[in-house]
Amino acid sequence: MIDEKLEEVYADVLRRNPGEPEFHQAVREVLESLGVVVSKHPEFARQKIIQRICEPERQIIFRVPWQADDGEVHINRGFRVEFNSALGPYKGGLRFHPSVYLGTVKFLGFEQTFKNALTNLPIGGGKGGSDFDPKGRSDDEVMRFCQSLMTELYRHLGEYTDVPAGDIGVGTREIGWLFGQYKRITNRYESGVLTGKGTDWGGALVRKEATGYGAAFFLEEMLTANGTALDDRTCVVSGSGNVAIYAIEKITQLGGRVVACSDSDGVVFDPAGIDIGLLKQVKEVERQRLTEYAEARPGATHQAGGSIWDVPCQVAVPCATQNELSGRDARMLVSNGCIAVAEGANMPCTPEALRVFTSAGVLFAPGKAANAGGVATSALEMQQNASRDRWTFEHTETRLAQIMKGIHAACFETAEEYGAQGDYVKGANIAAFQRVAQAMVAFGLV
Ligand code: NDP
Ligand code: 2IT
Repeated sequence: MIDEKLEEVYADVLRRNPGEPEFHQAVREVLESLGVVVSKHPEFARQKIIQRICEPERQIIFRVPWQADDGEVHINRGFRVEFNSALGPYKGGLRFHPSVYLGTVKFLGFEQTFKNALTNLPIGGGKGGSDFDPKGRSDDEVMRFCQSLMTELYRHLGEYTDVPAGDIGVGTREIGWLFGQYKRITNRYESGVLTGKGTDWGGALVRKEATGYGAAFFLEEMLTANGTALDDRTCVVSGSGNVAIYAIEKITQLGGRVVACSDSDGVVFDPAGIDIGLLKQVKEVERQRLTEYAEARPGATHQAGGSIWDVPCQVAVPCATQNELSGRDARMLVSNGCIAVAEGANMPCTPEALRVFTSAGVLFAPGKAANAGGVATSALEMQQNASRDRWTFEHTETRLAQIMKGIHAACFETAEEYGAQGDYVKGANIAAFQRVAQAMVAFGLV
């Protein structure tokens, strides 16, 4: 429920941003947490901080022309939404997926602003991407696309201005082509302008693993704080991309047993526990589909279509995409005995799913807290670039674990302070909002 003091703010968001349901959903979830904060801090209302936080500082939309290997010309649309720079330069990934439109990038940029605040590192919020579909495209095609996108985007970026990274469809390979073009156009080796770089050319160790590892660390903290543990529990992780692979790896290292993962074609069920080496070989090295995993792994089965959330588990970790876990899926998980959910993806659970988990008493870690380890390690990459230094894997992973502990504590304690013990959604939203809002107040009306 949105507090009546904020109803008008939300109505305005709906009116000013028509046709963007994911953005409405992300804003609504945050506003539902903030009633208690505006009651305590009338200065935020007077200065219209919430209205300002819901309005991106800048939105850039541009044409991206490129040529396919067969000579055909293609036109895609590029986006960068520079949402909020109260706490630092705009920071957030680029997504290449055919479903991307302005509403996707705005919901992600809004979420990013709060997530980045939770890390307690100096980064503002932004997001970008394109409706370009990399599936089935050759390396040369993806490279030409990245070069064309950067030929426009570079003028909006800078290590003190806006610092993109990867997201769906964008990994180290694409960051390399984007960085190469940025460097060529600007004639500057400005390492801090992009994160998720290759570790031979300015990338931080652990950045690749960080989102998934961080989600596993957060999950472990949440279970411990609530008197339980991973302890050989059956886990299901959706997706099989960057976040999913490293969530599976760390959950397994911490004692969980991950028995299923997925891609957009179907679900792999592997009762002996996912073989992480094989998964990396199939997805990272060969860039193949999960059917290849099932073929190579005795005892594993592949089911085309269907919902991964029908696989019985005690811990669910959605790591694919927004609204991938519905109310129906949540009811299925609850009836199968699921006790905890940690969002590795951004907004993977629908509002109905969230209500089902809350009323069933399932521990729930929202994405802006649980998946913040990726962007936090991006901030550590920026720190290493700025000091022209290079940290070891162990040192960086220790920093990541500490940051995740800090985020967990902020969510847990803030929920308690506002009378919502155990409600990590409220805790995350309020703690993050307060950090951004206080900086905005300090800067005056800008
Ligand atoms: P990848 O592109 O590496 O992997 C995405 C995975 O999700 C793939 O298995 C893909 O399957 C599946 N997927 C994507 N879109 C859909 C869809 N519409 N329907 C079904 N399956 C889908 O992306 P990441 O792992 O980087 O990102 C996953 C999620 O994590 C996203 O929500 C992203 O915003 C979030 N995130 C990412 C961070 C990062 O550092 N990369 C940081 C924090 C959050 P297929 O290959 O078949 O498309
Ligand atoms: O959603 C996210 O936090 C990311 N895609 C990572 C952003 C980043 O700048 O590392």
